[in-house]
Amino acid sequence: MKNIAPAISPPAGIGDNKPVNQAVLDWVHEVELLAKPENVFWCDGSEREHHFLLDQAMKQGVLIKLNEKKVPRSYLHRSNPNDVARVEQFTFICTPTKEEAGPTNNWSEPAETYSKLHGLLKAAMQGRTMFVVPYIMGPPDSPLTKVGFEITDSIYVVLSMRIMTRMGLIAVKRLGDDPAAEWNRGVHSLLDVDPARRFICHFPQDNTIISVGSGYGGNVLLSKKCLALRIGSYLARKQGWMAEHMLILGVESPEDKKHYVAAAFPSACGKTNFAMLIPPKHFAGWKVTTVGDDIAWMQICDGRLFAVNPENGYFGVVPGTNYRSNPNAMKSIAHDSLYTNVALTDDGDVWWEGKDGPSPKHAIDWRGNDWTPDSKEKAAHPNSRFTAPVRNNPVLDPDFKKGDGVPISAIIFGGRRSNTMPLLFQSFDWKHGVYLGATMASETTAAATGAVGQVRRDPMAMLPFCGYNIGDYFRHWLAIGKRLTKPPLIFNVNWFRKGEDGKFLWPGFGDNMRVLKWIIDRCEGSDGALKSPIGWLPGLHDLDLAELEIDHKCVDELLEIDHEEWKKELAEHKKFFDSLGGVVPDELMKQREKVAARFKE
Ligand code: GTP
Ligand code: SPV
Ligand code: MN
Repeated sequence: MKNIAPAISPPAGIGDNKPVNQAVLDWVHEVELLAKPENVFWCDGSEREHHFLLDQAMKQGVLIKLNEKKVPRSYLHRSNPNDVARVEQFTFICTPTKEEAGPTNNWSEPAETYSKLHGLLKAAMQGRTMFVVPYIMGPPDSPLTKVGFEITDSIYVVLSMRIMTRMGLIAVKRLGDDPAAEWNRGVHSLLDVDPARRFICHFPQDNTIISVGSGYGGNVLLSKKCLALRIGSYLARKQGWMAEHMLILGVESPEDKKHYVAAAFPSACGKTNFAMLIPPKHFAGWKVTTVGDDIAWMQICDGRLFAVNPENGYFGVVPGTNYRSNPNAMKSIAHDSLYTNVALTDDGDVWWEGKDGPSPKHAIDWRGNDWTPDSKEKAAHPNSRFTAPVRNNPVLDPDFKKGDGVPISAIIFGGRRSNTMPLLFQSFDWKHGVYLGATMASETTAAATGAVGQVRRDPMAMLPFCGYNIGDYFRHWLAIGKRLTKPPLIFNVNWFRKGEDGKFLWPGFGDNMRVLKWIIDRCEGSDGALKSPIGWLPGLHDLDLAELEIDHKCVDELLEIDHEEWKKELAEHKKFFDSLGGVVPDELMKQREKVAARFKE
């Protein structure tokens, strides 16, 4: 499918929403002089503009309209097969010194990088339309909310940003006419979608992002990983708040007592699923609601952490999504959604591995080729994604838009670990919790290009997303803890431990409610926990496993702390900290010694 489209000429009244802020006008003019587009299209986010762009995208083959009866008002997009996931090796943090970017980021010198990128952008939009997308991240009335402008030559990006953010006039109004106001500059061009000319570059000091050579997800929806996390984390540290790769969920008991929980799991490790969880029958009267499924911006208020979801849509993993695993996601993507890199059935529906029902006898796969159940290739790419508006989610939290955010009772860290890490445990205190986050590891997934299934350290699930020195990031976490009089309790979970047969020991999905329940009990002051060297563990009777068909042996294995495995794990923690070249705060080094000492008690 074509993802580079020729210029479009909009009818009168569309594409002319120029803001009054001179700083924005000057910047857009500069990029226009450089990239030499056929025309500039200023987006306003209106319905009329939406319909016009959809129509154009279909005419140009960027989107395929799906069967209106099966998935109303929804479309399929196929990205270039060389461009299907985030590219960490081509992602750069361009700070004046390498040290500011730190040991976990690719660094490149700002002046040189601007010059290289400007070279690539020179006349890059010739014959194309240059869209200017104004958007805000965060609820309209939140003090945390940020304004961004993304310039792009991809109509798919415009239509995706319309779902993922609050886009259009709302941002222009919020920015106003003060040329000194804070706003993010984002420049994106597809160029020729060649991995050899693919760079995702962040200039935190300039609040600027430049992304070239990709048309896919986190590489190009600059609001998401680029602004809300990489630039966001940099601003958060400077301004005293937190930008985290976390879902935010509400959990309400039958007695109407409500808690909010934030959870950091690496990419494709279960955030969207956890955020939309439906409790099993046994938990009648309990309800889980979604505030966010990927990113949390948190501020301190009255000694507590309060979180908002800066996004307005979900960019979620499609394969494995079905009415058994995640009915709320299925309902969220049943209409008004974009699908990227899934299969197209002969009757104009979408299909993917793990969808409910039998597989189709014939389909067109994500690359646009014929596919049958006998094909060796997957019909949908493992990192195929849906883009759906939050309003579609049947369990959207009523306080989703609350400007001050929702109070966080617990923070959960978790990764994909087939061994060592128990199903769940609780840290002894904030500092120990920061240590758990800092030493987190997970098996890599298809969300980023590269090998899948390799265990790597991914502190707070932010390894690919922290926009500055990871040592300073750890210090920021410790400093936040000192400002909290009622800090959230910190937990660690692992849905992915495997038995000897290589199968997951834990059923996961809705049954994760059982884990959540223990976490909520602990927040409510329950003393149902046993002390272990790595933290508090639930005793066998503290975990509600009623009506769950699970072998007792599995439960034992799930909660087991194997001393030999942990010896290796602690050695890995040390290796990781040492690999960071002395940036890790002493307080965390000491935490490691404390854990090691507890094993010897
Ligand atoms: P990003 O959008 O990349 O940040 O991913 P995410 O963290 O939101 O992950 P998501 O919820 O989309 O889940 C990713 C994959 O993990 C999907 O294939 C899910 O089916 C699978 N998954 C999610 N929750 C569970 C669980 O509790 N158990 C098991 N076994 N698999 C799960
Ligand atoms: C992730 O990889 O964590 C995602 C998908 O949420 S992307 O937006 O492509 O980064
Ligand atoms: Mn994510």
